Amino acid sequence: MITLDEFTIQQLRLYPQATGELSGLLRGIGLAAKMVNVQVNKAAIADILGEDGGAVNVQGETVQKLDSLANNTFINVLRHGIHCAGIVSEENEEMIVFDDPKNNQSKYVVLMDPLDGSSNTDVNAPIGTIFSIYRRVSKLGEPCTKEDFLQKGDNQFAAGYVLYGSSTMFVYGTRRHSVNGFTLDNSVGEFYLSNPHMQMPVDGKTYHFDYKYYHGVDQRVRTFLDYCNEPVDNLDGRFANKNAGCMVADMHRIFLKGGMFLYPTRKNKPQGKLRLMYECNPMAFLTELCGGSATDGTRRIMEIEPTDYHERTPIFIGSKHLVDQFESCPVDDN
Ligand code: AHM
Ligand code: MG
Repeated sequence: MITLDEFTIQQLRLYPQATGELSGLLRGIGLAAKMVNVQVNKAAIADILGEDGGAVNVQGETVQKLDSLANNTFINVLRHGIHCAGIVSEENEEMIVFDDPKNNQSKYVVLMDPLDGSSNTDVNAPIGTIFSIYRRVSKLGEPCTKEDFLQKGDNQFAAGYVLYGSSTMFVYGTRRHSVNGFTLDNSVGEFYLSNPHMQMPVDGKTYHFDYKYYHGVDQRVRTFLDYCNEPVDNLDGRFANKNAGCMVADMHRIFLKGGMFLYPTRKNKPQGKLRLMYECNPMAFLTELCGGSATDGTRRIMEIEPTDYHERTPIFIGSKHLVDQFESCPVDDN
């Protein structure tokens, strides 16, 4: 039984030149996740479900009480720690600079979606947290800058997610190591290593897409969806269609069982919905570390040069053979 804290320290020992900062930052995120988990578990009896007084975030989406609570928890824990110079969050239009002598010494900045799939909260369906960690390009000792955050996904140093599901899991990967999953033992309040060296199957049985959008997507996506849905065996479709309404939950299934997640552009959402910097990049980073692929339809997600913290991108991500199959579908020129 190895705890998350012990695991990060063990990893550190493999690199004598390492300073322990990344390990400290990951432990901080783990601590905040446990605090959010406590709130999520009692949400229905603690009056923290539903909308947060009608507030609307920078994305134009209604903020749920749990969105605000998770956001504040992650920000406060990282601000009071010593391993993070600043945060970009889905819930805040501008970057949050922890301009404090201890934080200004930190090498790392974090981008995050504190509560992914928050419309699931009211029906006790899975929700998650997604995070991406970059090394700063600005000078240590000074406050972090916009350039520290606006780096392409290929520069990520680490990334991960937390799934508040039938059990709570913390999954992270770093450039140097594989992806490892930890399950929370609620009675002890510790994450224990449960899924070492995660690898994504190259094939899968599920594709994750909301069919309500079928009519608005382009012909290439429809061709692929039709292939997935084609009757092959006793009239059953080739793959099962799933859609948890929470990217973290959908992707977690894909990490373990294989499959593909699609959130394409459509006529009335020409940029797609999901955010490049704190949803797509971290999932693409973990997916590639596990042997899968992630594309926006024309290039690898992690090659995209960002121009805005909150920019959106279409995404096709998951098991290698399924993404290859999608990419082999003819491009729609209209
Ligand atoms: P959120 O971060 O505001 O919760 O939005 C992200 C979620 C994903 O988890 C999910 O796959 C998608 O939005 C569902 O989108 P839609 O609103 O089109 O159903
Ligand atoms: Mg999200």
